[in-house]
Amino acid sequence: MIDEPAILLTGFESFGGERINPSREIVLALDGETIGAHRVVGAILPVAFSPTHVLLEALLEEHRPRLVLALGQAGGRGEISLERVAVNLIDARIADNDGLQPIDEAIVEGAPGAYFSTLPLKAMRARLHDLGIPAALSLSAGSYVCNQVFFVLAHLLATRWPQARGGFVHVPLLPEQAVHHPGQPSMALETMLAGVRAALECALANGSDLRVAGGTTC
Ligand code: PCA
Repeated sequence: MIDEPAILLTGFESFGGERINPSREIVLALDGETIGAHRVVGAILPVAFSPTHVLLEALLEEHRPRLVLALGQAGGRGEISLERVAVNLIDARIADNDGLQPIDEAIVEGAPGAYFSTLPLKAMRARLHDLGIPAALSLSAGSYVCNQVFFVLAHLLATRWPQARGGFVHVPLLPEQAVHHPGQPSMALETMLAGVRAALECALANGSDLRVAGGTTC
């Protein structure tokens, strides 16, 4: 139905020598689905620093989503990572797909140092665990393009789109990627799809989060 409210779901092109990106596969699979009476609108973002702001702004303007979930690949992580914090910092370990490698730059000059996800991450983690899907809270989305998308999204939601909630989730490598990286964890696409569907349903159903411990000690 055309007048269903939208969920904006973003993923990334491949990068860093990979041929696929699980976040892209998830978005292509879920694009057009109805979840919790909301229509999923998928968008694939370039792994590039320069266009992030303009692209996200255009997507928000066009679809006016109630909920935004940005997805990215996190090689080395074995669980679906529910990101808590976006930092106003780029420190690129590798060049982006345009060949740019900014070091120690602000993402948005004059903006806060960090934003928190506005998604009910602990409720989402509990839902995923109930389904037998590995999921964990994460305190860092890194300092590369994923963190930038998370930060710009959070900044736009805080300053221009306060009626929408949003956040970022990192997913592990797919098994077909992990075979080229011995010892690295991976997760099947079916499991990721079930996890993202459940996370979105949970975010729509829970305006506020569970009050359970989720922190870490050093
Ligand atoms: N992961 C990278 C950028 C694109 C992606 O899928 C990151 O974690 O920054």
